[in-house]
Order: sequence, then structure tokens, then C-alpha cells
Amino acid sequence: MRTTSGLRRQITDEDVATYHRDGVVLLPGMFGVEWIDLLDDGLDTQLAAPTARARPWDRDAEGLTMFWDSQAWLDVKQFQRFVFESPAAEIAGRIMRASEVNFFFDAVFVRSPGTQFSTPWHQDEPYWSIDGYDSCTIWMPLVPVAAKSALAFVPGSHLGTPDWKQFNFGVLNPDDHTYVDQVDFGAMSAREVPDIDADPEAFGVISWAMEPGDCVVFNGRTMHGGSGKLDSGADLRVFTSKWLGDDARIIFRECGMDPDHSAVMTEYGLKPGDRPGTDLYPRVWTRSRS
Ligand SMILES: O=C(O)CCC(=O)C(=O)O
Repeated sequence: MRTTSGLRRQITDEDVATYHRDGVVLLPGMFGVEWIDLLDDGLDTQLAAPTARARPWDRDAEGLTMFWDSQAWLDVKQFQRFVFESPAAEIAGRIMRASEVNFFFDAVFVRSPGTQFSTPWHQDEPYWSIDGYDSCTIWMPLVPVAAKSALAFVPGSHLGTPDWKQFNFGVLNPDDHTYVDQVDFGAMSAREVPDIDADPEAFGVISWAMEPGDCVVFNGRTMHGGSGKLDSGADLRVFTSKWLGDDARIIFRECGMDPDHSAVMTEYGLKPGDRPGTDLYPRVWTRSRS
């Protein structure tokens, strides 16, 4: 458990206020090269032996791909070190104004050079077996990324309760349509996500050019997407970690969960209404009282 500050630079009141106002904040230079190298190495390990949850989100006519996998930290030692020893948990805790932070899971998004595939706009919380305002993702590119190719956000979209028709990411898989790790998408809200790409300025869409070591932290309710559209020769390797703060509670949704953690949660003795915990969702950071 981390209780002392191990940050490369302090999180300012302005950073915290920006996160709670916009649902997203850019934090430049938060991770040293040692963490980027570790994640890069971990990603190679993961790509060599993906989990059963892995699936491509796209393979175009030229064979260019977008690859997704999650919860690899259970096997990949480098990711375990990152979760327990890097500044990530403290960053999440300070940004969320949490008193304690549990790790939820990791997810990677790997695009081959020049891929045009763009992530559909969505909010994360409706897909998760977690309910509450206090969840966030730390999105970290392991290579430089241009603003037009980085993950983009609709500021303020985290305020209120999400109620959009969720995109079924399972249908993207070009290889297999027997979806694993998902719960039925039938009984979904009929409210279609607006066409944000048709008029990004009207939605105030923001994204940033980023270097390895920079991260964005965004709330589980913030509308995000639009990443990709790579210049030829440019690839994109992204590591994300998902963190849970004070009001996060377990929920088993009847539709739309992806990844569906209800079976493993039940196996670990967790039930709806519980605070996440156990070795599967470990508490990694606690705010010091001093
Ligand atoms: O990096 C991407 O393209 C997608 C990231 C994302 O949707 C997420 O981290 O929730």
C-alpha cells in the first residue's frame, strides 16, 4: 500500500478542479522512462500470450489491426509492478479526492502503423460491473501520439447519470462473433449517442498531443472516443489502468457489461452493493492523514 507521495510532480488543486469540472485532465510528465519501459516490456509479454479476453477491434483490407485485451495484470509481472509500485494509484486517488483507491483492471489498445480505425464514442461506467461517480482511467501512450490520433473527450459529459444506447464492441471482432466476457446488449437504452464526429467543435471535443510519460485521467462517465486515424508509419501502443474511489460499488447489470466481471466477482465472494476489494481488486493507495 502506498501512503507517501511518490509523484514526479505534485497534483495541483487546479488539476483536481479540472478533472471534476471537465471529467478529464491532462497530466504531462507523470511517469519516468523506467515505467514506460516496464509497460512496453509488459505489453510485449502480453501480445506474445494474450488472455482469453483478447480480441481484435479491427483488421482492414491491408491487414492493419487494432488489438484490445484486458485484465492481463493477473499474469503479466510487469503490469503487477506498475499497479503496486508506480505513481498511478496515488495519481488516481488525488485526482478523485479519494480516501482510498482500489485497482479495477488494465486494458491495452494497440494499433498497427497507419491504422485508420477510430474508437467509437462511449462512456465506460455502463459497461462496468461498478456503479458510482468515483471511477477513473489513466490513459498512457507508450509512443508519441498526435492530438488528432489521441483519445478525445467531451468535457462535462460525466455530469449526470449515463443513459445512452451502448455500442457493442463485440461486433467489431472480425474473427469471431461468439462474444466472450459480455452480457446481452438487447435491453439497451434507445437513446442514441449523438454523432460527435460530425461536429466536434459543437461538443467542445478536446484531445492533446502526448509523449510517453504523459497521461490523461478521465472519469468513468466521461464520453470519449475518436482515437486512431494514424499517420502512415505511426503506430499507437496505449496502456490504461482503471481505478476505483470512495463511492464505487459492485453492480451486476442485466445488459451491456463488457468486460463482464460478475462471474469472477462472485467467485471471490463479492456481491452487488459491496465495496470492491479482495486480491482481484486490491486496495493500493490510502490517503495519509498528515
Ligand atoms: O485508446 C483507445 O482507443 C480507447 C480507450 C478507451 O476507450 C478506454 O480506455 O476506455
